[in-house]
Amino acid sequence: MLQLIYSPTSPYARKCRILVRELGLQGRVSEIADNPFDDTDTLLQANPLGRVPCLVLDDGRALTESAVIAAWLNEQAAAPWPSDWDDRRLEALGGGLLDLAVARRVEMVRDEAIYSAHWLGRRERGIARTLDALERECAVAIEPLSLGALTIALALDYLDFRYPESQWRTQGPRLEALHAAWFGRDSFIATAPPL
Ligand SMILES: N[C@@H](CCC(=O)N[C@@H](CS)C(=O)NCC(=O)O)C(=O)O
Repeated sequence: MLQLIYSPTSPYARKCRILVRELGLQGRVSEIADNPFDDTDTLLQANPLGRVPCLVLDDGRALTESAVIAAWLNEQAAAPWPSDWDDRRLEALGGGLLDLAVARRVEMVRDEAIYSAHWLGRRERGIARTLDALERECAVAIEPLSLGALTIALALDYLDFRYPESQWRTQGPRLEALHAAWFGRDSFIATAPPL
């Protein structure tokens, strides 16, 4: 049985958990909840980076990085999602948006003494620019069941979760439609972060 180490609030882990469900791999993967900031033996033995998600394979090797795990899971599926370089390009842009939103969140929860308005502003400008770029990308229909679309939808959902004042919907009506296409899916609902 494959073991997917995750934390319930990690959007990177959520991507993998959604794929397990969407690709019909639930019978092959057991999910192990962890908190990466607790430095548990379970996580550190599997992943020296101390981060989730981490997928431990049947032969004991472990995969890190959500995009790598996602590609691997897709290859295991009976009916894999089609993926080409354009999809990977969108996946990387969506993943970068997520990285910026997570980095902003880290800045927000820092101790006031080391809080940096410079870095906060830099992250927020990056988020705004990337939302603009992704909104333009959505002028061309994006296949909703793709790694690119899923990653973008997850990044938008993470903005609702940790940066609700971003009002990304007013900047991106097409992005709103992409998010809505994912928002009602069982896999998205089952893996939503706890409030
Ligand atoms: N690029 C990585 C990012 C993973 C990541 O940063 N995970 C966070 C949780 S959202 C984590 O485990 N953080 C613990 C730490 O950085 O020490 C991926 O795509 O998997």
